[in-house]
Parts: sequence; structure tokens; C-alpha cells
Amino acid sequence: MSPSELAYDRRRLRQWLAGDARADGVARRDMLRLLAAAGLTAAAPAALASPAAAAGAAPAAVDGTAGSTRVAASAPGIVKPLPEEWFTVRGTNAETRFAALAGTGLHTPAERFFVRNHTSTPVLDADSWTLTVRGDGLHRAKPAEFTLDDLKRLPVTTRTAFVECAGNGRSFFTSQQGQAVTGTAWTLGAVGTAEWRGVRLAEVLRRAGLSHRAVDVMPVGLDAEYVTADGTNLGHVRRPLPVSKALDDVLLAYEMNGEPLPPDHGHPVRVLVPSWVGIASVKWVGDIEVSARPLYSPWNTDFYRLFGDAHPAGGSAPLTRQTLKSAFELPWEASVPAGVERRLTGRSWSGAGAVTRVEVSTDGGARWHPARLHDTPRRASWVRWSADWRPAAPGPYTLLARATDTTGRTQPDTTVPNTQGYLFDAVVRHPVTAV
Ligand SMILES: Nc1nc2c(c(=O)[nH]1)N[C@H]1C(S)=C(S)[C@@H](COP(=O)(O)O)O[C@H]1N2
Ligand SMILES: [Mo]
Repeated sequence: MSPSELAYDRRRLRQWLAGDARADGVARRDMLRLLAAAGLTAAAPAALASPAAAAGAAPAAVDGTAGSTRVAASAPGIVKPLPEEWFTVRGTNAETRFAALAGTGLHTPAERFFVRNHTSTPVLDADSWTLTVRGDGLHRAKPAEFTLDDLKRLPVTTRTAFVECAGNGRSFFTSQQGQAVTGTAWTLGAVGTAEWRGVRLAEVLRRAGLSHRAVDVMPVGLDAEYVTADGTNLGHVRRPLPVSKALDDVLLAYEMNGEPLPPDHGHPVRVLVPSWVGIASVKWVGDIEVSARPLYSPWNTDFYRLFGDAHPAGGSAPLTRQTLKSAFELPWEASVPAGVERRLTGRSWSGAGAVTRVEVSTDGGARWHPARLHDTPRRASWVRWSADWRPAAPGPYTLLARATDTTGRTQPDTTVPNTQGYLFDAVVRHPVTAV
């Protein structure tokens, strides 16, 4: 979290306390958590204080159901086929198998791209779809409306970017670090990189009459309202973005890899927020609120913050950029022939900057060798890499890959835990057997 992002979060809380922020659907206990996070609890209005809030009950898992299965070839609510050799189905979500990315190129084919759905993919008609942009962060009282044709007439921008779930790698908190976390037990395949084509959100906001008073922009999805396991309706998937990010590199994307967006990835239009946690990239967007006051939704209060012993009492600031990761394009517990040289391939990516260096170890981390990079390092994208290896003798081996990005950060050996298992960035220990 950069100082400016922290400052932004604190400023929002002060505005909320002064009655200048809106928090539709955010429970008081969540606001108290925010206040505590920013060290502002002393200033909280007395009416908000309650013992239940102070106790700060652990939030329920929101990142999908925890169940996983290796056999299912379909997930409830996902439209595209999910062949078992490409996907692991986890509740309403489908994780890409990294081995299925071998040879796929920089851009992940839409057919193999992971799907993270809170509910079900809605099948929307592009011809009758409209986008409404409204709110007191616009000059005019009347909302602006755009059809898909309207958007396509605006200047076109194409951008390569990964979309990655904040919970990607979550299962390794448990399997490598022995920590209990809530949420979907992803391995490393809740990520994909595509070429997205659309119009800059900045362009649409400008045409809608963006005022200098605007501070937050909140895209809302047209999929069904999300009801948690305990029966709480959290409303439509939505998460505010600061105007600074909205005006920077965010797209309203209507194409993925040169084709109209497929239903599961947001057809006809999704928000694409490069480098940030996947939840920011709202699919099936139908409405964007532009607000002169800070906005809150459960997706930037209870969820997508870091909670736990190592974090502020009320949770960290809302998550923004993704972290640093690497993965081998090999099945877990793969069998490889002993005594034969083979080419190990994989990918590394970072939300903080381009990946500039990758090292590989084939002996559990005793010795490291530089991998060859096959892509020009670019921010918001991943790099493909390879390293040659000849397992000398039959037996078990542990493969490791460790990336460094342009900020100078290298993947650590362990990740500081958080209760919801977000932003795992430690080096993953990949078991293989030479036979
Ligand atoms: N409307 C809507 N947008 C959404 C979601 C959702 O359930 N509904 N899931 C979010 C999450 S948590 C992630 S990680 C990404 C996943 O994008 P993908 O399914 O295209 O891979 O979409 C985000 N946008
Ligand atoms: Mo996600």
C-alpha cells in the first residue's frame, strides 16, 4: 500500500465522519472496523459504538465456497465448457490448470481463462444493453446513458493485462504455512492475461460530465445480488475506485483477445483495472456511480482488506495492487523421466511493476539459477520463462521459481498471513517425481 493510497483511505473516513461519505449497505460494525484501522475510533460518533462491533466478528468467507473437486466438468452458473484437463472447479468458480497454459502464448485463450463468479454468469443482450453513469460527482443532475455502439464510436484503446483474484494462491497459506484461512482454496490458477480492447473509463467519465468534485467511481455489476452463506444479501457486486485510478489506465472493455467478451468474462462490457485485485474489474457493468463523497461497499470494507494479528485492528486499507507470483506450467506432483533433460516453463507477474528477473531451483531451494525470460518485461502483464533441467536420479524433487520486479521486490519464503488469505506471494514449493 503506498502512502498516497493510505492517505486516501484515511481522508475518506474523515469525510464519512463529517457526514460527507455514503456507505450504502455497509453495517455499522464494518464502519467501526474502518475507523479503528485508520486510528480514528476516538472520533466515532457515540451512537455507533457497541460491544459487538468492538469484538469485530471474523467475516465470513466471501471468495466463493471452499469446496473443490477435481472431477466436475461444469460449475453452476458458468456458461463455457470446463474440460477437466484445463480447469479445476471450485464452487461457482473455475481455476485454470497452469499446465494447460503451456504453449498458449502471452495471451490466455478465453476458453482457458479462469472464472470467478459470486453468483452466476448472466447472459445479456448486447443490443439492448446500456450503461448509466450518474451521481453527484457529475456536473449535471441527469444521468448519462451509453449504448454499446456509443462506446464503440469513442477512441479505442487496447491493453494487455492480467486479471487475478486477490485470493489466488490462498491454499498455500495452509499447505505451506499451516495457517487456517477462509475462502476459495485456489492454487495458482486464478489468473489469466488477455488483450483487452475498449474505451478508457476516463473518456466516458469526461463525456458524462465529470466534475472536479468527484472522488470515487463505483461500477455495479448486472449479475444477481450476492447472498452470503449466512443469508445476508450484500446487493450487486460493486467496489469503489478512487477517481485517480479511474482516470489513469482503467478500460471499459468490450473485447478480449480480439473477440467480443464471452458471457463468463463480462459480456458485453466489463471494467478492466490493470494491476489491481480482480474484484476491481467488475464484469457485466451496467451502472457507474460517480460520487463527490467517498463510497463504501462490502467489497472494500469487510472483504479485500487484510485482517489478522499482523494487521491493524480493524483491517488494512482496501487492497489495490496485486502482489508478486510465479508458477510452473506443470501438473502438481508431475512425473518426469529421470536422466533426461527437459525444459521447465512457467510465468511470473506482479501488480507493482514489470517482472525483471526469475530464478529457478530444482533442489528445494539450495541452489538457484537464472531462468530465460521470453517476454519483454511489462507492467500489468506476465513474463514467460524457461529453464532446462535434467533430474539425475529417480526420486522426489521440489521445484521453486522466484521472481523479482522493477520495484526491486523478490518473492519471500513466507507470506505474512491474513485471515482471508489474500495476496499470497511466497515462493511455491512444487513437488515432482522423477521416474
Ligand atoms: N459483476 C461481477 N464482477 C466481478 C465478479 C463477480 O462475481 N461479479 N467477480 C470479481 C472477481 S472476485 C474476480 S477475481 C474477477 C474474475 O474475472 P474473470 O471471471 O473474468 O476471470 O472478476 C471480478 N468481477
Ligand atoms: Mo477475486
